[in-house]
Amino acid sequence: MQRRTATLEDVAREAGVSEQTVSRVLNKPEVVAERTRDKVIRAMQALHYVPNRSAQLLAGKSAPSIGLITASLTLHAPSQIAAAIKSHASAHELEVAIAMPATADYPSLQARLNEFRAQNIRGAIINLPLEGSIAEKLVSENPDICCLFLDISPETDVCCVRFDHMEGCGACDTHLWELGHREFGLLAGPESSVSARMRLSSWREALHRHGVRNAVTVFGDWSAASGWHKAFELLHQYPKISAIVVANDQMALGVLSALAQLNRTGRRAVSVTGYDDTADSLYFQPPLTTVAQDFNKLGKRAVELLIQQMAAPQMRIRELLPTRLVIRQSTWPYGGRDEDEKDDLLRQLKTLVEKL
Ligand code: IPT
Repeated sequence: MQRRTATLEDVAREAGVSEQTVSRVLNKPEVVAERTRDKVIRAMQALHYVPNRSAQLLAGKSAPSIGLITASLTLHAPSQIAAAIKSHASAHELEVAIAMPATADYPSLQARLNEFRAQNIRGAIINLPLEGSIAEKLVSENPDICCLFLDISPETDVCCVRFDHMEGCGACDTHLWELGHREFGLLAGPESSVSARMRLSSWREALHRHGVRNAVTVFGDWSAASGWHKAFELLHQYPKISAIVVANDQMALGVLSALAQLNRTGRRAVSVTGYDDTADSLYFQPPLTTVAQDFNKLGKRAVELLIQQMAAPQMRIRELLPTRLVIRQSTWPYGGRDEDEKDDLLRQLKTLVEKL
């Protein structure tokens, strides 16, 4: 059932204060006693309260745009996240200015925030894999711009909304283990990406729990092309691998293409899992078993939380969204795919008949 949108009145009731006090917390937090302010902020978070932006605007509180600093939009996941942010922002009558720096170092991010500042933008969603020290420095050097991060480690002390990688990675390994796989190839994302590193360590932990000690790891760059190359590399060096766990759907697309070219079907078939559940993964051949991250939900919460944060910058926003395993047809029991085995048998019979 759809939750009713919380109003300022609801927040006042939940916090046990007057509406005027809630409004003061939003507009002039410095005049409210710290204990009362905390109570109101806790109530806002509990009720998922999103301040009415039009009222904020009339009060001259913020610009009609927010900023988005994103990883390359040639990648499926960041582009789907950007699309979700754009559409939820427009539901709040906000424009989105998009910046796509080629590198994720401090100077290039600071330059993007300076550009936002020049456009009177006072809130930014940052979907770039960032080292903790860079994210924390950006926040401390730019107190006039609220920054909400989507791709940082849990230890980083900044406002964020991010996905829980642990559960999905664990479920994925367990699924393959239960299908009888024991020889794993791990195709991780780039080592420079904090999410890629977290996925890799979660896979390794889960495999370790199942007693698998010898999974082989290679690193790609998130693209389908790197998935294709790395699949060849893995299978050439370790022909016994029966399952490849891949850090995103886009690389998994390349892996599936390489497997088809290598004719790895029947008894020689290799199970493949992805990560993201991007919009097209259901239509891969075979449809991809993957760990789903709900990008629409991420976009929605990112916009709502940034609006909250801009209205009450002292809020400490840290939200974790779930991931879940979606089982489709790219994983099957160790020993090969049944249908393909039958196909193989038929093919062999046909060849035999032709020879006779
Ligand atoms: C992350 C995607 O899972 C991955 O496929 C890749 O596109 C990466 O982004 C690019 O940085 S999603 C992110 C919110 C952790």
